[in-house]
Amino acid sequence: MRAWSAPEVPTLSEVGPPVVLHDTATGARVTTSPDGAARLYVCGITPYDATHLGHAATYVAFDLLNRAWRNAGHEVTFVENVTDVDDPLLERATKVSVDWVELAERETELFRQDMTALRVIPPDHLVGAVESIPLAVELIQRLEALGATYTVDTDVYFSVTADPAFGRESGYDRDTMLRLFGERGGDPDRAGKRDPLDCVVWRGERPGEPSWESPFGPGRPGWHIECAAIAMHHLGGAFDVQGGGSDLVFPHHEMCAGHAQVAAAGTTFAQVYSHAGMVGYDGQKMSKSLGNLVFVSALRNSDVDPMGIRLALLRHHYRSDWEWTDAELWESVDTVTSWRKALSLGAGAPAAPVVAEVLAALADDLDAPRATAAIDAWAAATLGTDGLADTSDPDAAVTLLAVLDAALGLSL
Ligand code: 5CA
Ligand code: ZN
Repeated sequence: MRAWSAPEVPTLSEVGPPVVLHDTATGARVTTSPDGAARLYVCGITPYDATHLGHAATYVAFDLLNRAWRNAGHEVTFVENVTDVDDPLLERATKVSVDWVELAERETELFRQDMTALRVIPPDHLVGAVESIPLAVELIQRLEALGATYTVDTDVYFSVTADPAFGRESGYDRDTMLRLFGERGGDPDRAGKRDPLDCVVWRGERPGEPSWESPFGPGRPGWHIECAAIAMHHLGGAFDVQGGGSDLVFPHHEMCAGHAQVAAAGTTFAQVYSHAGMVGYDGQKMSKSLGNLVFVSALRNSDVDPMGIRLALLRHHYRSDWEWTDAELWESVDTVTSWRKALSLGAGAPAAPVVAEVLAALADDLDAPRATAAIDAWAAATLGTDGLADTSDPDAAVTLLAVLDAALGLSL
């Protein structure tokens, strides 16, 4: 499907350091070393509601990775999916009496507008689950030929025991896996399964649900097989990074890895599994099912500067869990105003050390709070908040405008 229009990203004269990222699977910091273009897969939205600040935080986090790689001299191939057929989408469509296709198209379009406003670089391929059904079917057939699937009634299941590395991505013990599987769309108690953790890869047709013909009978693909098939097709094996929110560590990313590792034995799905923390609101994870949401589009409709929204997200490290507050949003909007004031002077405090610090911070596990602190210090020195304005660098503003845009995605 169509992505969204790309922001113009300046090319910096300074080359950033190699990008280090925390890997969920090993718990270690990994220096990414892309062979050719860096290959990134990010789990996209299930389009049954508008983009909330939690989604936005996750997409901005992986946008920082995209930018850090580019600034380190790599090309980037970026793929993102849209789960445009799945249980929650169908349930919501029924509840609000809207055709599920129409609901998905409407919310996907709003998501594109939100991402454009936040200056998130679009994926090279934004791929819908529906348009990828042939890829999912092909992957299920490969798993079937390897004896890694079985049927229960009209549903096809993946045997987690077929993957000797199953559990490596999350590192969770079995009790944790069982609990999370039940909480996050799995069916541990379904009778007839060989292992309670086995997940559905093809869901046989149910009355009132959309379905597609397949060698396994009419039905639709399971959630995990979709992302596995899309990533493997567009990025190949052992791509550099799979990203998403930490609510996807298990079962989603573990199952994706399992499918891929069985289908292409001896390889890993991704080299690094990277997860953004959960953004909460009113004391709980911001989630469509809980309804405690702040929408990007609602803020935009109230004329909140999208760069203020983006800065409010950047003020938190991507791996931490944090609470969205209106007070922090207004602080960030004020900060953008004062940075613009400092940048409007043209000359300012020396820019070169700030550029080096911003690039180093972002290459160091996407440390945006450290990068924005460097800009704060520069703006304070330039405006002379201590009474001593520093305008010793005549090109400071031009230099910093470029790095703010290229590295942090802030166009001021
Ligand atoms: N379509 C699937 C992934 S294949 C999905 O999880 N969709 S979603 O719409 O529920 O979430 C979209 C992305 O936002 C996912 O990467 C998810 O991990 C992330 N996300 C969801 N809620 C939050 C939150 N409160 N804070 C941070 N990230 C979140
Ligand atoms: Zn996914």
